[in-house]
Amino acid sequence: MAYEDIALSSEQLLALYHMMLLIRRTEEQLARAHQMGLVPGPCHTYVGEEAIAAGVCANLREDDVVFSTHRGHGHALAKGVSPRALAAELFGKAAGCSQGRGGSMHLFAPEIGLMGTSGIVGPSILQGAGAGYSFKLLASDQVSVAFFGDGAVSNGAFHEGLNMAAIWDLPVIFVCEDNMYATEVPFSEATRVQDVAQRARASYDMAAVSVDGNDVLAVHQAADEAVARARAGGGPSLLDCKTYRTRPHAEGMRDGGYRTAEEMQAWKERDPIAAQAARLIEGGHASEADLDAIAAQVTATVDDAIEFARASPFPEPGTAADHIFSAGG
Ligand SMILES: Cc1ncc(C[n+]2csc(CCOP(=O)(O)OP(=O)(O)O)c2C)c(N)n1
Ligand SMILES: [Mg+2]
Repeated sequence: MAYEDIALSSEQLLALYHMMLLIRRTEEQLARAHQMGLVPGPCHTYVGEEAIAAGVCANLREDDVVFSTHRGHGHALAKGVSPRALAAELFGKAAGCSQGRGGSMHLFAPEIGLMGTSGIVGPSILQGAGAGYSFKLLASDQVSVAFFGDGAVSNGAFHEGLNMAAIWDLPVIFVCEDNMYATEVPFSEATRVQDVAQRARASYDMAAVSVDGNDVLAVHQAADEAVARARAGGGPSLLDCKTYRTRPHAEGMRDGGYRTAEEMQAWKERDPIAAQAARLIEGGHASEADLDAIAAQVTATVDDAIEFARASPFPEPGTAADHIFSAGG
């Protein structure tokens, strides 16, 4: 897509860059913290896929809702969870967005529309459709977004959720993050139809496009159209975002035997953040010094978040049973 075709202000273009960099640096620090034993449980980072969360969520209002996956740190940040609240949650601290009770795969901030990340593959699709149904019943112009990976598209949830959204014209944006693998299983071996947009069109007559998921402007444009359609009552859309994760499936897991170093290198050369930096410079929207200043600010923010998480207290042991039993009669 030609850079000139995108009608975004310099401020918006820089904000997309800033968000992708914030996600990248946060993930790198969280991965380090995991290696140091400070983050209990599995930790799936979003490194390489930042353009999708940044490009989609830049089109959302605070009262729009997002349902996410096991790889949800980037969605949380892009929807407005602070780096401090995210890091504290992964460290199991009371100041975390789920009060330290959820960890990496159970991030909740409903007050800003982050309706939850989930360790189960698939339910975000149904939850997203369900929220869209509630918006339709309430005659609200809010929209619902369901993020999911290529590993979810042969799950029953995909077909039930897309079908329901299609027949009732629900305001839902289904965002497939096709990073070519479900853990170590290549998508090419998991399905005959590689194009997820084709599935949405063929089976559900849904507006669907395949986009370069490493191009934040392409994602932004596709999401902009889908959100406008949903708000106007035009029904659901599917964005099939082609991307690649450049870290292991989860921190600490082996990363060989199922993909090659050449493939990894080719995708690293298509880094979404470097591409956006080059565009900002070429388009005269920022100087090298401006980008350095953003990088310094992001680094300071993330350092602060990690230090905050490290220094924060764990939940009081006496509160362990809170939120389990109903307080009401
Ligand atoms: C219903 C269900 N089946 C299996 C698993 C185990 N599992 C965890 S992550 C994963 C792969 C998910 O792949 P994908 O949806 O492509 O997301 P990615 O990790 O590539 O972002 C699987 C199979 C699970 N968590 N839930
Ligand atoms: Mg995948």
